[in-house]
Amino acid sequence: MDSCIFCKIIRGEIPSYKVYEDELVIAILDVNPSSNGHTLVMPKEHFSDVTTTPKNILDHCFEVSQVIAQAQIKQLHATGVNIITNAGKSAGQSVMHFHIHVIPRYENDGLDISLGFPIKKIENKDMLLLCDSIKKGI
Ligand code: DGP
Repeated sequence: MDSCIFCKIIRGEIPSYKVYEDELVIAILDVNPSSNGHTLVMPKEHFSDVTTTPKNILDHCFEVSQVIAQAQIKQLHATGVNIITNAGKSAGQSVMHFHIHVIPRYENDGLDISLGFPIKKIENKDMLLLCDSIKKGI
């Protein structure tokens, strides 16, 4: 993907703070960090988001995310970690190259404790419909 900013980083055309690299994956510090050590884990091959990434690559990205999270706890003394991935513009994805945010959390770090997701009240009958609908797609 010629125009993809993360592909450019992977090719070394744009500088980054590289935390980890292997044959399939790189991990870099986010240019707009939410906390100290906020890291992005991504496959070297271009896939648009979590829903289109092959399972073996997805598994490896999450394994690497776990290792990064453990390092953030050990080295940065994080007391928690949010591991999230946004898929699609409506979910807040701004770079359309699959990546996982590994966001170390600290006591009183000023971030919303649940990253700002509000709670929506849904009636039982609608919960049943939603549950059935998702089950049909599996
Ligand atoms: P998302 O909104 O989930 O697509 O997250 C994209 C993240 O990528 C966002 O937190 C900022 C980060 N980002 C965008 N451009 C660059 C860049 O050129 N370098 C680095 N290191 N991070 C970037």
